[in-house]
Amino acid sequence: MSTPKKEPVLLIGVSKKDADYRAENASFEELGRLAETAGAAVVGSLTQRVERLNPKSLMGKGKVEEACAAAKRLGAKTVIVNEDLTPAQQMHLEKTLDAKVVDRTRLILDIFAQRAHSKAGELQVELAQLSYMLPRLTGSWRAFSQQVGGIGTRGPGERKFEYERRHFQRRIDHLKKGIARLERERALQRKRRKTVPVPGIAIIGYTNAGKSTFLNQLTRIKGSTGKEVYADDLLFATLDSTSRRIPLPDGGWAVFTDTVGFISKLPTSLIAAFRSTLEEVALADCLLHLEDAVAGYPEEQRRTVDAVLKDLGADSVPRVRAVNKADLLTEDAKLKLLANDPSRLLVSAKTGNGLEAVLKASQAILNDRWLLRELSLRHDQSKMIDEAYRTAQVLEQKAEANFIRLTLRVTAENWARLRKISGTC
Ligand SMILES: Nc1nc2c(ncn2[C@@H]2O[C@H](COP(=O)(O)OP(=O)(O)OP(=O)(O)O)[C@@H](O)[C@H]2O)c(=O)[nH]1
Ligand SMILES: [Mg+2]
Repeated sequence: MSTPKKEPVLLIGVSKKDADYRAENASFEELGRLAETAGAAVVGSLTQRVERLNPKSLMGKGKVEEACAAAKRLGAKTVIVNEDLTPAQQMHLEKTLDAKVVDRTRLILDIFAQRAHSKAGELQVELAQLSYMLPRLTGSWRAFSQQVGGIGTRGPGERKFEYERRHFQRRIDHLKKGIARLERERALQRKRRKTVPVPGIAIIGYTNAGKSTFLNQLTRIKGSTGKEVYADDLLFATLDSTSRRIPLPDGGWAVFTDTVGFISKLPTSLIAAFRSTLEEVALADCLLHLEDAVAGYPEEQRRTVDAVLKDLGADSVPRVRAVNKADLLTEDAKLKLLANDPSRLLVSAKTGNGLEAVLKASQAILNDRWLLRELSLRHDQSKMIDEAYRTAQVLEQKAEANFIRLTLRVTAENWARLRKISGTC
């Protein structure tokens, strides 16, 4: 079977002179990886730093002419711009460059459309795509994009030309209802989970940090059941969250959840669409933040992760920080990393080295909220024993002459409740 020919694209980065130079570089390099992930072949790139962004074309007139000539020379019918464009800017650039113009948001939406597999994921991506397209439903933009096809036009978005604006709006309303229904179901599950005795740990981090590989290694080493989750050297390999119950070093267990990776300039429409999925992060008992030891711009990635967590209201959830892919570091580099910040742990999701230390650190955090307690019940209190199993982790059950002694891992709230109804306080 022949592989489909990659779409040749030209990348354009425009930034203000006073913007953070390193952050802009990181984001532009990442644009190339995003484009490749979406199936493009990057044939050229142009950047410009400007005093002031041109409201009509973002970049200066001379740069537009340069881009036009470069696109022709390189045979690129698609130009990807590393900024969000207004519908008017996009239309103007498409006309003057005689090429399809894809902005960063549209590119990320395209990748998400390829990757979403769960019902919730598909609904959320389609909603984000339609919301993106709605203000762009003008005749010339439609005609042009339809004619070119390819990157930025896939997934549910392919359907866009079937819709009149009215139908678009109707579909958006329908999707919102579907998402609201799923959210209600999730809220119910959460409510039930509140009384359920399992601490939750969300594995978070920049895209490609190794979160899914980490969960797979944990599952393998700890003998937990469950299919391998997809991990690959791609941005946004994971869109749908997966959870695994993993035993902890000093008894009991926790549920580890792999989540969608963060990225700089994450489109606000996507944060909004994925808010309900990402809210799981804010509800976790502990965050396991994996950083990529070999990322080109680690500080920028760290800053992005902190900003997204803040936006999700998850910045106060206790966090274990670990630098992943330590197998790729020299001994010197490891020492330097630890000297800079001894609180970070070194780990390799690939080899499993350092994994136990990460589990121990996570457990230490959980121990603040998840207490270790003993509960003694009479033999005739069988209902209470059931209740303890329902609302706490029973690490041990021992029958003594006059009572049954349970060793529990339990939240402070559930412990107070159990003591009250068992008559031990
Ligand atoms: N050498 C090395 N490679 C690793 C390690 N962990 C992950 N990788 C590689 O890094 C790439 C990304 O890994 P994933 O587990 O898919 O990363 P992720 O954080 O889940 O990425 P997204 O789902 O895209 O956000 C894959 O090619 C992995 O094989 C590690 O400890 N060492
Ligand atoms: Mg992943």
